[in-house]
Amino acid sequence: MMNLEGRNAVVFGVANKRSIAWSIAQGLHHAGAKLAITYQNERLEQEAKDLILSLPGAEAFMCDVSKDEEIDRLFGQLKQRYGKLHALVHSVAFAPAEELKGEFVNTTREGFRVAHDISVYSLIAVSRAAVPLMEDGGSILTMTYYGAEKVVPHYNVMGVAKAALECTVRYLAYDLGKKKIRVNAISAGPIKTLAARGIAGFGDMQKSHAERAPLQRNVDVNEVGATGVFLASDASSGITGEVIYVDCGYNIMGF
Ligand code: 0WD
Repeated sequence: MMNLEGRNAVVFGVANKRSIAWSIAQGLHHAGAKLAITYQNERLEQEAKDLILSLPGAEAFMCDVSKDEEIDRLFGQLKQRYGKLHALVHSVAFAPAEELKGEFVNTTREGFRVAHDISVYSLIAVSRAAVPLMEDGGSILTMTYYGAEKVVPHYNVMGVAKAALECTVRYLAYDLGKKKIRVNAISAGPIKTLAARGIAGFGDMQKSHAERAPLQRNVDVNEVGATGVFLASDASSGITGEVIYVDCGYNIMGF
């Protein structure tokens, strides 16, 4: 049931080899899916392309998800190249660096707007664009974090954006369910990636996670990748609108 042969998937959010999106992409590839992998812009192009093309059969496309015209162009290319789409992985988030340092009360209007535009609205935009290609139904997956539910110092406006993202997953799941398209989120424990390095005190988050999680360690990025494959595959055919925790159990603890 975890066999994805004959399925086409698009993955957003590969910045480098540490990206969570890269781990999910590798998992999808090994399960047999044909992959289109996007990168944000020319700045990331060289590193991203080197990685993407190391997966046999995978193809690289540029798409900044804050730009409607780039989303339109990408899905036009995907339709031409693959015809149908079966899975979409959204592993993208951004907030201006200053918003992830000081106090939440100082969140700026612009920082709030940018964080929500890139980290939340983009899921709605790419899902809408994917629907016409998901003729046989499909699976849409995004990445969230526990800071959506509980206060994680320094996570600030990104916590508010992740709460909106989790709610967006539920509304999308309701709308798209009638087209046999499932929408879910993975809530991952802290993993050292490029995006994580922008969060002040990230090392402390990992330390506390390893101390308090029932499994007494941090999560491995490949565990997130494997859950991504599960959610993209028919093994999860009855699951939609959910937030699945891949956090070594951290979220169940009261203290
Ligand atoms: O601990 C962690 N690393 C966790 C990450 C725990 C739980 C959740 N997550 C989430 C993140 O919030 C994000 O939604 O997982 C997702 C992927 O994050 P990542 O793998 O930790 O980080 P990274 O490898 O940096 O990938 C995120 C990428 C961007 O990288 P940078 O750091 O250059 O902003 O999202 C992409 C970009 O490649 N991205 C965009 N892609 C297209 N258009 C855009 C954009 N406008 N903005 C950012």
